[in-house]
Amino acid sequence: MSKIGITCYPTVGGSGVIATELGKILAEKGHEIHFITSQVPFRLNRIYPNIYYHEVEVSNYPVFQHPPYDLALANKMAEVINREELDILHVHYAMPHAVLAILAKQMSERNVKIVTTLHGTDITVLAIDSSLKQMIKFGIEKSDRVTAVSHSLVKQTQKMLDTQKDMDVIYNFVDEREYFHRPNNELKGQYNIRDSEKVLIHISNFRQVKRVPDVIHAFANIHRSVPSKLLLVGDGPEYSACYQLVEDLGIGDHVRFLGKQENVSELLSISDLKLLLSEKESFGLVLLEAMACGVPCIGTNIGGIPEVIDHGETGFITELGNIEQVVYFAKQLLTDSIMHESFSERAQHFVNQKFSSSEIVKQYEELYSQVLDDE
Ligand code: GMT
Repeated sequence: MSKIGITCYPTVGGSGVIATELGKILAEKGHEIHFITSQVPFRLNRIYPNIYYHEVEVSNYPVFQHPPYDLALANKMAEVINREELDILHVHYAMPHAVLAILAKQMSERNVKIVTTLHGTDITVLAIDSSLKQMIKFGIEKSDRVTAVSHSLVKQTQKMLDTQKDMDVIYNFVDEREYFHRPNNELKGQYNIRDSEKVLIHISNFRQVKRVPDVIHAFANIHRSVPSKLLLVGDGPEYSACYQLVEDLGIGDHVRFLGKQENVSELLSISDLKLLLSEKESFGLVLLEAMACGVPCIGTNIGGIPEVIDHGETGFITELGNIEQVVYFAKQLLTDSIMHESFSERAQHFVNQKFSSSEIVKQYEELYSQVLDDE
C-alpha cells in the first residue's frame, strides 16, 4: 500500500471530482491519502479513514502585490512529503500544480514520484498563452509520469507544447454508488413539468467555451414541435447572458435555471436528453454522469467528446455550431421511444464497461506501482 499526496483545484468541476473520488476509492483500498489543497474538496464531505487533509494557508503581507498562493502550496507539499513520507504526489493540472510539485520535490529530502494528470484547460486554454507555455511544458516533462483524460488531449498536448513526453490515457470514471437511474415522479412535478413533457438538460460552469447559447437555440427549436422543458444547471460568467437570451427568445416559461446543484443524479434521472455543445472539451465528465443515469447525450465533435459518446449507439455527435443537426438528432431521440430506450440501455452498459470506477482506479494503481519501480 502506498502513501499518496493529491493536489487539485478543490472546487473546480470535473477535475476536482475525479481527484477526490480517486482519493476516496484508493483510501478504501487501503492506501493512505493526503489531500494538499486550499480548501476541503467539495466531495470530501464526511470523515474517511485513511484520508488526511492538509490546508494550504496563504499569508498576505503588504509588500506582496498578490498573496503568494503558489509558493505556499509548494512549501506545504514539501512539508507533507517529508513528514508523512509520501511515495507519490499525484497532481491534477500541469499549471501550476505539476510545476509546484517539482519545486516541492527539490525542497524535500525524498525521491517522491510526481504523477501529473492533464484535464484540458491548462493545455487547451493556457498553453495558447506563450508566457505560460514553457512553464506548462516544464511541468509535464519533469513529471515522472503523465496521464491525460483522452487520446485527443494527448495529441493536442504533444502538438501545442511540441513535446515527445510519453503520456498514458486514463479515462475519467463515475461513482456508480452516486450515479444511477433513480426514478422520482414527484421531482418533475416540483419543477412544474408535466409527465408528458420531455426534459432536456445541460450542466456546466457556463464559461464561453461551453457554448450554452447553442443549447438554448437548439431547445427553442426542438420545443416548437416536442412538448419539453430545458434544465440549465450550474453557474458561471455567461449565466446572465443566457438568461437574457431565454427571455429574448420568449421561452422563459419552458427553461428552468437551477444554478449550482448538489444532487445532479436526481436531476439526470428525470431527464431524457443531455446536450453538451462545447467548443473545447477534453473529456466531458458530465456526459458520463448522464449516461450512467440512462440519459443519451448529444455532443460536439470536439476534443474527447467523441471518445465518450458512441455516435448512433449511446447518443449523437454533431459539428460545432450546427444547431440544425442537434435539433434533427434530438427530435429523433425524443419522439421514438423504442430508439430512446435502446440508447439509454446501451449508455448505461457502456459506462459500466468502459468507465467504471473499479476499472479506472485499477489503471491508476498499476501506473503508481510502475512509477515506484522506476529508478
Ligand atoms: O470544463 C471546465 O471548465 C472544468 C475543467 C475541470 O478542471 O474540471 O474540466 C476539464 O476536466 C474535466 C475532468 O477531466 C473534463 O471532463 C473537462 O472536459 C475538462 N474541460 C475542458 O477541457 C474545457
